[in-house]
Amino acid sequence: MVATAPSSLSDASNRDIQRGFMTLSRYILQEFGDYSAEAQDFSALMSRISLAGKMIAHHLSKAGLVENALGVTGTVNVQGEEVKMMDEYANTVFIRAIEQSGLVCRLVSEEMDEPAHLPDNCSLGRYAILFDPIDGSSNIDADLSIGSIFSIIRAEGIDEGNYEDLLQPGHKQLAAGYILYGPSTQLVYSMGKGVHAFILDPSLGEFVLWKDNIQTPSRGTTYSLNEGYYCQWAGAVQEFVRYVHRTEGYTARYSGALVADVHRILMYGGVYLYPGTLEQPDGKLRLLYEASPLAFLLEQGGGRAATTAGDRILDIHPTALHQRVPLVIGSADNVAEVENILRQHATTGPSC
Ligand code: P6P
Repeated sequence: MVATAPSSLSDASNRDIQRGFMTLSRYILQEFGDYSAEAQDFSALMSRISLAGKMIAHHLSKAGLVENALGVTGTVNVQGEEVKMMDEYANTVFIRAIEQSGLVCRLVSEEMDEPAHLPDNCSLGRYAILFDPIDGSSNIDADLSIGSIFSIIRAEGIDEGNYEDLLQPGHKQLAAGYILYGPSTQLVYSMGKGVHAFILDPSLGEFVLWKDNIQTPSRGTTYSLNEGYYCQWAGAVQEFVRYVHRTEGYTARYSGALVADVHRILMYGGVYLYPGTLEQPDGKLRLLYEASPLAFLLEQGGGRAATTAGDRILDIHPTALHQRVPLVIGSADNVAEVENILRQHATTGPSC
């Protein structure tokens, strides 16, 4: 029986104090249930990732008031996309924050052609991190929600400048998550033992537990895809869109930031799609640091994630660092409904 000092604090104050103490690092150690080397590793890695999130959130909160926050750098990344100031800033923040953990030898980023190599960490480096430093960067200058996505894998190869060992199927991820920079800043992650969400308390400078063991509803009303591409989609995808248009009970939501759209679906249920188009047959989203980590989370939350051909995202064996994949992700019943329509109309030609 723990002796407690007599308290005149209200129940609400006591709850606030208790909530404030369930920090991210403490929760992770609690999840492991021990202070093993692996538990300490993950607590340290997640602590560095959360530090990167705090720094990025702080910078975003002053965007428009400071340099190198809004606008573009004038360069184009490996994806062929215009690099925003925040893309470059966030990429650097993640690398520096994770480098200081001493545990990571290589980092794969949407913003870098090749993995970043941290030689001082390679003797000990047991992990590699694959990340999208800023997802949805077209939203930044409009002050809309954006995110960062990360995936932690075991570094299996002897690092000799190649990275074949980083091309692992998503079911081998050790942990995955995202940071959502919205009205509040949230960090949502899973280490394969459920999905847990933390909210950054600016007054404490800590991510404190908000919800743990989150389960996405088995079905939701939201469908999320960019209908501006309707005439570039396969006939089966067009048939899905026609189906939700003529069927009661569906609501369209699409923010232009994958993390925000998938977070909505994790919380309320529904389905997000980014299908292939005539110009990009494999779609726009990258497997290793967008589809795979989000698929890991949604499956942990009782949802599903597949390609538009019906292949489970987490079973795909990557062949390239920046490989793209046409994604269907969300509530189990909604994803199954999409897959059924795509299968039934596989031979339906496009109509525009
Ligand atoms: P579109 C952002 O660039 C991103 O990768 C996702 O965050 C987002 O869902 C998608 O692309 C938006 O792409 O083609 O609809 O503008």
